[in-house]
Amino acid sequence: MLTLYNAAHSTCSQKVRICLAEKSLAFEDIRLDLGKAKDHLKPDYLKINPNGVVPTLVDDGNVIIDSSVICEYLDERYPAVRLTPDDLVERARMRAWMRFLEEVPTAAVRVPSFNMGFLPRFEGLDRQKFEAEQSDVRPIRKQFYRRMGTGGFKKEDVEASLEQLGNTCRRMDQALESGPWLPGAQYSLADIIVAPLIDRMADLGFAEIWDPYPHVTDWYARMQTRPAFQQTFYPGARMSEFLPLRPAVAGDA
Ligand SMILES: N[C@@H](CCC(=O)N[C@@H](CS)C(=O)NCC(=O)O)C(=O)O
Repeated sequence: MLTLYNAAHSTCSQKVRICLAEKSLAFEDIRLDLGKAKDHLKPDYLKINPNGVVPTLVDDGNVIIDSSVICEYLDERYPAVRLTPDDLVERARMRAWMRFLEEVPTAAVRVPSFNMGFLPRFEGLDRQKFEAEQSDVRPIRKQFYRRMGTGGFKKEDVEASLEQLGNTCRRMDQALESGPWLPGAQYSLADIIVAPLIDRMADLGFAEIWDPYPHVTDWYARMQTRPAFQQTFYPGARMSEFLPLRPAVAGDA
């Protein structure tokens, strides 16, 4: 019996949902409210995920946290549909992609996402209230929230994030030239893990970032036709569907 604690729009949750769908694994879908209710910061949830983030997988009583780790776990535990290349070198490439995706674009995509969609939740709070009720209650995101504050990330932060996302697309394009998938011949966890990040950028209106990279455009089109992708992005799973989006930098048209 699989249970997934997740949020509809969360890119990290979407990574795991694609993986589950590719493997046709049924799961109990527990959707947490990361906004007003802050379900992910409640004591019972922190007992299973001390980082206070989604997703968390529970498999037969075993708790597995961290989206990339969950994806690898699922691939080893339920190997009928393999999402890890058979070839040793491709497998190494897949893992290198996974580390890069975690370190660079997964973090980068948060900056425009917060400025464009989530910031209104915090506007109007004074600094003390913001720190006590919003930033400092988050086990691994205190500094991220403090840096954002109630006024949003600065222009330089947004520009740095967009540059990192552009670099990611350039690297993807180079890899996909010999593809058809990121590590090579076999569709893999690396493709799954980057897909929600690319989809988020498209949802926020930044699809022109990969205009110069035709292999990325082609890869994204192929990803979107996969039933697992369509199952993951059900109605309400994209930010623009439930939040009015603003410019990435306050004051920009
Ligand atoms: N490394 C973690 C990061 C998970 C993460 O950051 N999740 C976000 C949603 S995509 C979250 O729960 N944010 C909660 C918050 O901002 O307080 C993973 O990959 O599972």
